[in-house]
Amino acid sequence: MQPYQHDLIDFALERQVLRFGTFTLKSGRQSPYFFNTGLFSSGEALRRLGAAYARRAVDAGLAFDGVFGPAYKGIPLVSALSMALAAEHGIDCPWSFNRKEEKDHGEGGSVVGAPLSGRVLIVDDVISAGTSVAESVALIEAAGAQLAGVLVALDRQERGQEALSATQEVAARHGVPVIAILTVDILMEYLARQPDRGGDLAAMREYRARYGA
Ligand code: OMP
Repeated sequence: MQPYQHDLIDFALERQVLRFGTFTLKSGRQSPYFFNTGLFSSGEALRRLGAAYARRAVDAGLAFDGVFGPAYKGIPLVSALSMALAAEHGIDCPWSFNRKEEKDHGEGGSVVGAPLSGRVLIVDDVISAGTSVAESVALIEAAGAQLAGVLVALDRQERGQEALSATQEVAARHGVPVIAILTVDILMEYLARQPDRGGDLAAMREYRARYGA
């Protein structure tokens, strides 16, 4: 675990982005933990999250010409990432996001920001069973651009449709890297070092044994 990953978990717990309890996921699975990036809901929180996304994208050596954040949660994420890429890494990268409803007046279309072209990196919050990514891939391909990869804050390392993890399935289906700032393995490594978090760690282990890849 890198120090910036450790710091992000500290901060996620402080802001209750990472919570423990009983949560029903999009997939219908009952999870003992939930990671809500929408709660990085202040300027400083978003600045720190954007810096972590940018750091991970650069460390992973991802090659891309533009970044795309799927509506709605991806919109602040792609904004924060592109600002951090410029401020901290000298990379001035075109960004865009989609509208949920297509507009038939004014500038029209469903993509806001830079036109989708070249190799486009999808920036999203969390990957669980992997159903959210397909819609963004379709938009990128319909614009004649290519998918460069997917970057998320947390990879829950859960099984997708088959035995592979959702991340591995998306990577295999599209032939691109799927990268996360944090993974469940990293979260569990963090919890294992906290003496008062034994119960949360045990619940995560149990969940991972059931749904993990
Ligand atoms: P999949 O489409 O199954 O990969 O689920 C990913 C989506 O679920 C994310 O984009 C979130 O909207 C939501 N989610 C979280 O935000 N945090 C979690 O810890 C788990 C989920 C989830 O429902 O699986």
